[in-house]
Amino acid sequence: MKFDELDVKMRVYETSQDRCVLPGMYMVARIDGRGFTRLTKEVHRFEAPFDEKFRDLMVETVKHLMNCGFNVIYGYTESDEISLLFHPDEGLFGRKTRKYISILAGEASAKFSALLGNVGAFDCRLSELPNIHLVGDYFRWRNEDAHRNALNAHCYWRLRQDNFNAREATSKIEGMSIAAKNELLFQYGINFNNLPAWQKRGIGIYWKDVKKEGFNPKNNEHVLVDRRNLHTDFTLPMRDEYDLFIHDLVNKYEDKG
Ligand SMILES: Nc1nc2c(ncn2[C@@H]2O[C@H](COP(=O)(O)OP(=O)(O)O)[C@@H](O)[C@H]2O)c(=O)[nH]1
Ligand SMILES: [Mg+2]
Repeated sequence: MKFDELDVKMRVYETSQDRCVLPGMYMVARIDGRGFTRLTKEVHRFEAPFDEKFRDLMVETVKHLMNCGFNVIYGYTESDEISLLFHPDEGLFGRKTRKYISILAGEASAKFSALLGNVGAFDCRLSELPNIHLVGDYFRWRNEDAHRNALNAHCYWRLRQDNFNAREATSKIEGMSIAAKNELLFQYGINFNNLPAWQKRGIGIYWKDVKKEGFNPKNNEHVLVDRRNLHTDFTLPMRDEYDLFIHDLVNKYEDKG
């Protein structure tokens, strides 16, 4: 069989499941660390519940993903996960889901591993959201997940420091109300409200327009040129305000086309 014939014959086996995201659908990818409980507690012993070095590795990984060829308008990270919102008109690879999922998992794993100096792998999934309200709900969901995780994690690690073993700490927290968890922390001298916002809300990364000085060699003049920089927001708004923030961000890109 000639190569061309073999190529056509075999190609169908790897492309028969291919599908694309319909135009008009908003795309959000979520990239999550694989086995990061072990990586953060046994292999590397990052500070628990929150480690700024780990946080910075995640932020750098988000920035890399926002600069690796796709048109990502918003990046968000909490714990070991990253969410990316694509420009409504994103059209790379004909919006083929296989490409987005595999490339983003690969790029995240490569960047994070290079920064860490050890293997850290990520998986990826893609949400296809039919309207802007669901985009708001998606990010609010992850925002509130961060809040809930932060409360649980602070309670858990306080108890561990107080000589509770893993099983005892977990069962003590299970079934406790939010008020009771706050009270537990308060008894250890911690006011949950005063903990850093990034731990409770996650971190947002988005583009900001800036003016940069450039040099025009034709007429030997210094000129101001429009550039865009990635801005890292450690104090995101919450609940309805966060919804508004996401809606405004999407509308800004929708207006610009
Ligand atoms: N020590 C430490 N662990 C973290 C930090 N951020 C996230 N993690 C851990 O990352 C894990 C993320 O949860 P999950 O994705 O469900 O676990 P996985 O399936 O093992 O990756 C949890 O065990 C978190 O405690 C951090 O700043 N410090
Ligand atoms: Mg994980």
